[in-house]
Amino acid sequence: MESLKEKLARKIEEHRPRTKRLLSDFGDVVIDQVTVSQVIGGMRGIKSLVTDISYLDPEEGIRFRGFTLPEVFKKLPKPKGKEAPYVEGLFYLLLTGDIPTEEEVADVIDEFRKRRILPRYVYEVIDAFPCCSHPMPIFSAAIMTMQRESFFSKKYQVGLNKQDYWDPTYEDTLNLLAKLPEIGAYIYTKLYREGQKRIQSNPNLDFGSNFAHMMGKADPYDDVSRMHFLIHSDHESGNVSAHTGHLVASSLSDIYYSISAMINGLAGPLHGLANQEVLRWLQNLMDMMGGEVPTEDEMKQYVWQTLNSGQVIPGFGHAVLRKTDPRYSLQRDFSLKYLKDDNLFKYVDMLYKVVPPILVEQGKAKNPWPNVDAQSGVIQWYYGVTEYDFYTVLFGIGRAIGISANIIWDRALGYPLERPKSVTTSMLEEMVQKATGQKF
Ligand code: CMX
Repeated sequence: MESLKEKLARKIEEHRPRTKRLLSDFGDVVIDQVTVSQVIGGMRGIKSLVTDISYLDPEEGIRFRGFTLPEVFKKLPKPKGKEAPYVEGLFYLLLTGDIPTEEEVADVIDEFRKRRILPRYVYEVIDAFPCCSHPMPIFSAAIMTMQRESFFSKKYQVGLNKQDYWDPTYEDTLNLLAKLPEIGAYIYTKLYREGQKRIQSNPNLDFGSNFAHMMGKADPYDDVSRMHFLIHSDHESGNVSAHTGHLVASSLSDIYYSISAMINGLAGPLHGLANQEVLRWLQNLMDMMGGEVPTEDEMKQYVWQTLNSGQVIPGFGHAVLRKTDPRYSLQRDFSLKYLKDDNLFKYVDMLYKVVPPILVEQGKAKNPWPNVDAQSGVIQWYYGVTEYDFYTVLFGIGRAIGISANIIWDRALGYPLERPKSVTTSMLEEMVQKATGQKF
């Protein structure tokens, strides 16, 4: 059997001539134009990045290597009797574009197993964090601490052929990804399981099951973990976390710098922190309601109150999507099956009905529909992870899988240092004047 790394090496060799030809023969072909509102408005929609790992259609949602989420869940191998596929199989798919066999997945599980053990100093760094720190800076710092282990950085210093950049990046990636469940679970133990001992990793378990085990959560939290990591893994290249990881890696910073940076981008409330915000916002309402489920009118009032105070409704809207996020729908289906009588789910269910028409009526949001973050926290809460500050760490573990797969391919295809051009406001005004004749 060809190992994942051997297959990847073959796929890279097959792919390189495509990128080379596009660049050498068609480099001047115009594929997009840029407007003033795109330049001022966060570069929305400008086609300026390449990835073959995932594609986000505004109407349909995410596809991983051409597969929709339901297809990925159907096709990837799963542990016996379980609903959610192996995370290791997803990593294989993202890297190669192929659905792995059981045997190929077992090989990746073994690779991850060999690389799981955390250096002692990582525990010490986590232990040394001041009281009341948010788990995201701890997570980011724990990753950063391990930069000294980077093969890429060591090899680069002694001299590395550009063609071979991807190889030590691949090794760094496996070393880092294998450790993320251990880091996440230890941060959880440290912050929220006061006085309790760390649960040791179980070498017989896959990525998701081992995470559930170290979190001290019973089944089906293993399925919940696999589902969570899988659906959060990648969302094209332009979102803040993916783009940050890609940008930092483009300076040939190694995977530790790049993933730590992407974690910092994920920690913003308009991005990954929104899952925590949803729970915080709903808990506030729950407190006001004394735990009772509000009527639709009461819910509408709460939503309007939030909007009228100049805040966003967390978990709704998206920079690209224009329909309900399929990651939301997948989690909603899971919730309807396993937690439909849960009070908090009833809140979320009601939001699904109440929020979109209100956002439409308000007339600002381009997409009134829910995104992934509107559902994920409720599932975690139901299965006993009620410390919602932790939710973005879970998002980060999943997102690291997709970003690092992208960075390996960035290196393989020799994508250069990223360096877009900026202009001044006066220059913009001059350009507008030239194009329209309007004076400023
Ligand atoms: N509630 C209230 N207003 C919203 C809104 C929401 N959920 N979503 C968008 N808007 C507002 C924007 O704030 C903006 O207002 P201003 O014109 O006053 O600045 C206007 O509608 C237009 O925004 P947009 O073009 O539709 O959306 P953007 O691309 O600018 O932003 C996003 C996208 C996700 C940041 C935004 O929808 C939002 O803030 N949502 C709530 C936070 C959230 O759920 N984030 C998680 C996204 C998924 C993820 O990355 O994890």
